[in-house]
Amino acid sequence: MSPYRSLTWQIGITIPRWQNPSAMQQRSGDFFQIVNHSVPIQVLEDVKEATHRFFALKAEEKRQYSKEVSPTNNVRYGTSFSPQAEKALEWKDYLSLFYVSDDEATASWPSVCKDQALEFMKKSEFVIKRLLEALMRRLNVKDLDETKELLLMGSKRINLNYYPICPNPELTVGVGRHSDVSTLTVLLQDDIGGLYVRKIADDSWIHVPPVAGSLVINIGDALQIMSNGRYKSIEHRVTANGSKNRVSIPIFMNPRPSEVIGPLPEVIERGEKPEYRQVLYSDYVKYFFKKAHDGKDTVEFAKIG
Ligand SMILES: O=C(O)CCC(=O)C(=O)O
Repeated sequence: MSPYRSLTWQIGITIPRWQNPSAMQQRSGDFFQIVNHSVPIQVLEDVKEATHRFFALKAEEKRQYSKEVSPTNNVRYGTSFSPQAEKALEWKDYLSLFYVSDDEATASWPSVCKDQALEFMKKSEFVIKRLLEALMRRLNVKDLDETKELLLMGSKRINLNYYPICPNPELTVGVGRHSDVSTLTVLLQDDIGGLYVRKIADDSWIHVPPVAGSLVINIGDALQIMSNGRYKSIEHRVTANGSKNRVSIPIFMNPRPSEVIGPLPEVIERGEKPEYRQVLYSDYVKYFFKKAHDGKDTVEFAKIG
């Protein structure tokens, strides 16, 4: 199957006419897993291995990328989410890599993982654009022109997450409940499991079973705001586990920090009442990182009334 055909088939998962159960392993609200996404399996394997390689480095080697000493804001190694605001830390270490350009990434991302992280980002771009095009079509946005593309995915971040074995997993969490501030998040998880998403219909949590070769797609707050609530960002969390070191690698497609986001004109042009105000995206992100994970509360920041 050509990449384009397989993509067309995949895009079917986002529309009501979707009919091929093997394409969508599981769906809850605006969350789903995809296979046949055109990202080579080797690229997925390589970035998981590179993640293990980075976290296996000596503590002092990793520490050179920590907030306190990292020479660039684009590379950040840390623990938990917002330690200064949390009562208890989350059982997770991460390396967060903000993409500026290939040259900048080559110069400043850690050498043990930069090629693999970049390759995963690049190879995912095709499927991400097709997904965004399909999601936009349902909002009456016919064309993903340069301006729209910048608005939806003008800035990109890839995180390498590492959840070490936890001696008392019942006393803590891997990641607390939250939705992402992104437009769209593409997540690669390994075969260990522990990711749960909240079902919108009845508030229960469902486990996202690892499916070999799949990517988890979830909608973030920025798209909830731009779609005036037609798409809902997905609340999710990760449990700590007592037997294996887990890795996951999300790619966050975001508006640029300088972008002002609000309901898209195409969504409200037929008289629909805006549910969200216009917000500077960097203010929204700052608000998210100021607090501990708190479910979907961040989106209230942009809510009218
Ligand atoms: O590790 C996972 O499966 C999810 C990670 C996550 O929610 C995050 O990094 O924001």
